[in-house]
Amino acid sequence: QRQRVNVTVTGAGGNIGYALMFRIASGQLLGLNVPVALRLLEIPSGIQAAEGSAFELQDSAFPLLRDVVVTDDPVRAFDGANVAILVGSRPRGPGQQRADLLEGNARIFGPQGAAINAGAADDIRVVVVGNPANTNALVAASHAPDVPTDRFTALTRLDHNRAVAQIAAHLSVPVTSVNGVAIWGNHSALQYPDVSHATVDGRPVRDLIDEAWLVNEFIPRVANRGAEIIKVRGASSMGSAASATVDHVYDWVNGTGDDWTSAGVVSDGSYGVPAGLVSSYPVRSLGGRWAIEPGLAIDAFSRARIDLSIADLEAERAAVSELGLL
Ligand code: NAX
Repeated sequence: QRQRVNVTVTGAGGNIGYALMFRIASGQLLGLNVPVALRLLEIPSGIQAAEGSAFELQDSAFPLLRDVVVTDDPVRAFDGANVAILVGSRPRGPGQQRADLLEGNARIFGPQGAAINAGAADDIRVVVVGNPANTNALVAASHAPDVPTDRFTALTRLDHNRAVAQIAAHLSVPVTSVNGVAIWGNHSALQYPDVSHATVDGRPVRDLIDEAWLVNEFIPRVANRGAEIIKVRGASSMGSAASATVDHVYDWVNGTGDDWTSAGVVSDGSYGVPAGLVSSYPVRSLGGRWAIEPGLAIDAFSRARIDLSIADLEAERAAVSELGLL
């Protein structure tokens, strides 16, 4: 068995938190030979729910689970953290836009970034799930000057998984046949799910699926899937969001296989995304770090869609900057 890893989950008393913690404690987040300690951060109104979940973790007698702490103190929650999963925020209700949540949620992530800066372990890896995830990651990173910015990421793996699944379903193939899908830009309705480099069993998706379906059905379906889930389910994505979070951290720590995936990472200026924005890109995890896939040809359609999403990210950055949150 390897050394114990400290995993902090914020919003642990909420829905995604609940779905996540059993996956983490079972070993699926890091590997089936890696002991984990959980730090569950909540605000006072969520503490009781988190404590109840901690009882359930205890009752599951997970062999890899070493320790569970429930706290409303960010300093304590992030002390020694190796992995931080920032879920805690307010979910979008029916009819609400993500922009409505920008101010309230961004105010959560500054203090948490500062607590990570003060006490997290040197190898800290942060993934922001709480929306608006990209901009919240930007806010957290800007309050953690001593932590390399490439340790701050935003979850777009759920969008990636949704895109893969839609292509697979449309062609009646297993998801494992689908490669080379990418999500660009913001985790919002203006994201760009890109199949221009995607293949199914080695054949280009663009040879297998007509353009009209890709533009008029696939892209809006993936980009608005969160809203569709809310409409049908009456609540936002929980299990799928937790599952994508597990995929993101697992691949970050253990490496991607033959295919790339998608993650929101701090831009280095690649593909015309202004440096410093947290944007989704096609990425591979190599040696424990995300690397943006280089050298992909971007056609005019993709360029326009990526630019639209960049503008969305820039507007969010301007809004939190005006509020003094950066
Ligand atoms: P819930 O309302 O069920 O849970 C959120 C929890 O966070 C609550 O228990 C609340 O008490 C806690 N919380 C609030 N402020 C906190 C703080 N400052 N510190 C610690 N905990 C705090 O929401 P849930 O359904 O779990 O969704 C959580 C977030 O994930 C939302 O922002 C939602 O929009 C976002 N999502 C992001 C996705 C993505 O792909 N990036 C997809 C799913 C989801 O929509």
